Amino acid sequence: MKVEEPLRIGMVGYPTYGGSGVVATELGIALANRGHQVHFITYSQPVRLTGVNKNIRFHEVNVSEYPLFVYPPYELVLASKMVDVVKYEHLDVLHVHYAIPHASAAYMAKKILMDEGIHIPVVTTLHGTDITLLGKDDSFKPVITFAINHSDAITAVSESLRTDTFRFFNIKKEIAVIPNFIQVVPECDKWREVVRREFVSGSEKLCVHTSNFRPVKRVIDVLEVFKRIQEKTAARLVMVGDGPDRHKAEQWSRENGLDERIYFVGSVKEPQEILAGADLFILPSESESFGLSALEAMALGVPVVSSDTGGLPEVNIQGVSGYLCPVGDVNQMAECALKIFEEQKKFSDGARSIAAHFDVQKITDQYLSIYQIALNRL
Ligand code: GMT
Repeated sequence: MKVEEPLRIGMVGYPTYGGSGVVATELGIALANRGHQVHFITYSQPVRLTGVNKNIRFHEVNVSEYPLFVYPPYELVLASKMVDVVKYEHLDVLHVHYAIPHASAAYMAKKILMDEGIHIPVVTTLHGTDITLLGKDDSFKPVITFAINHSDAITAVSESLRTDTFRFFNIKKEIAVIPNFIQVVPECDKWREVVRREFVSGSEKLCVHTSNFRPVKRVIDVLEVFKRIQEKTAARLVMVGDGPDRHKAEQWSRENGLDERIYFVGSVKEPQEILAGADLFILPSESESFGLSALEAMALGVPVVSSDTGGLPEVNIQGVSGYLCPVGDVNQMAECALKIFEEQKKFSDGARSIAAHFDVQKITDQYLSIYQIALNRL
């Protein structure tokens, strides 16, 4: 095996349940496990950052209260923290996830450090809503464009997101596509049995959705699909996560008399344990640059019915790992779910085999190559 020169990497992202934070955290852990030193810089301990690892450090960004700060200047404090960590921990590279405020704060940190004779390359990874939603908002456009164009290397999590980035912004640099990844796990009968005992009885089908319940996730479509499924076959639905549309969704299930069959379990740190017991994952999003949650389900052998938007066709392969349907077509999604149940084993194996293409080690290699490219550009 090739021995890697250990790097000191600053990893900046959102510490929350969102996909970009999960990718930043899991990548940091994978790099640390390979002997690199990883410094997480963000406002709280990333939710997926568990366990003990001597190669991982967490630097908390604290914005102090001050009467004049109607809008606390997180970006400035973050930039100052990046300067400190780069300087005192002798970082080789800063890897920022999500264009704002991380890429723009990194630009400021880089310039401050340059004044002190320290040169640090910035790698920016674009995740989706920073491009597909904020890209349509003129109030952010100049900053996002500038921050991307001034990164030393840029990656996007799907071909679709790369195309959208060039479409929405005037980008003068190349963008490499590095897809999201998962740890390929062996089948876990123990988790499966526990979850099934909790949520279903006998041969009932268990459907799962996980998200941040933002409007873009179309959670009511999840419920509409489930309603049609359970009219044809005994089934239960577990809704994992929390967010703005949760209340509306809970109300919908009561009004439709399905509250006994739908469980809203809230945010869960390790959704894999629930996914391990599922027969189907439902992701009907309006827009999805990648769909990491679908990939996490597939890795556990759970087939997916999703919309055919954004990067989803690059992850969920039609007729193999599940089915893709037009956004909003809940009838077709329910029909596809029933087709999957008829050939559960075939789709479960298909989901696992597609997920294996997104193995964490392979993708970590791609990020390490990007770090080298950025370092060579200095
Ligand atoms: O999906 C979300 O609302 C969270 C969002 C984020 O920025 O954390 O997820 C985006 O990044 C994920 C990781 O790369 C992708 O898997 C999601 O598809 C993407 N979300 C959207 O494009 C809506």
